[in-house]
Amino acid sequence: MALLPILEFPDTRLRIRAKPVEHFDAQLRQLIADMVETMYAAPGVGLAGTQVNVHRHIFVMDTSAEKNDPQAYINTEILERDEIQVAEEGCLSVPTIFEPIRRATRVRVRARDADGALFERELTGLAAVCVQHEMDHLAGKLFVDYLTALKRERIRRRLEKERRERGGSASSSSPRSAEPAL
Ligand code: GNR
Ligand code: NI
Repeated sequence: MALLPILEFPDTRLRIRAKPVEHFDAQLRQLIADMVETMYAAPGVGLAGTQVNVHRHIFVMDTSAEKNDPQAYINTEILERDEIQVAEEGCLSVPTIFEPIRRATRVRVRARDADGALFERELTGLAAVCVQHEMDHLAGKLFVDYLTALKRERIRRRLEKERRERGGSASSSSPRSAEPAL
């Protein structure tokens, strides 16, 4: 088992679109185990391959209160979405930022599990929001993309400032120092 580093906005690797998983093998099961461990450690209710720089169509989630129901969704399709609600959303790749986002309250999904078996499931509440959030990651999209450009830029500057103050040499010697200061 291993904890995987999580990419953070505005890292351009978060914009890569995931390709379908083709081989349901031991390597895939190891990746799922590592993603579940990383999700629980963060802690988060979901984690997409994109966030750990693995650009395959896979996400894990656990929206149970007891945190004892880890699920892997592979090559997922959303078959139906119903009604729209607005709920506060956060993301491990946009740490400390929470904003209200419009999402379907109910989704029907078709996906494969770690063994490659197809399943269909209807999800509501946080699980429905989470599936839509993870599907966006796999398409290279982040929840901040639904905000105004002004808000998104403010968030980017705040996160880069926090990383500078927190991280020291690594970020101050990064190519970001060559970008214009906004
Ligand atoms: O842990 C997470 N919480 C969360 C809360 C509201 C809406 C979506 C989420 S997903 C997030 C974990 C994450 O970043 N998954 O990609
Ligand atoms: Ni996220």
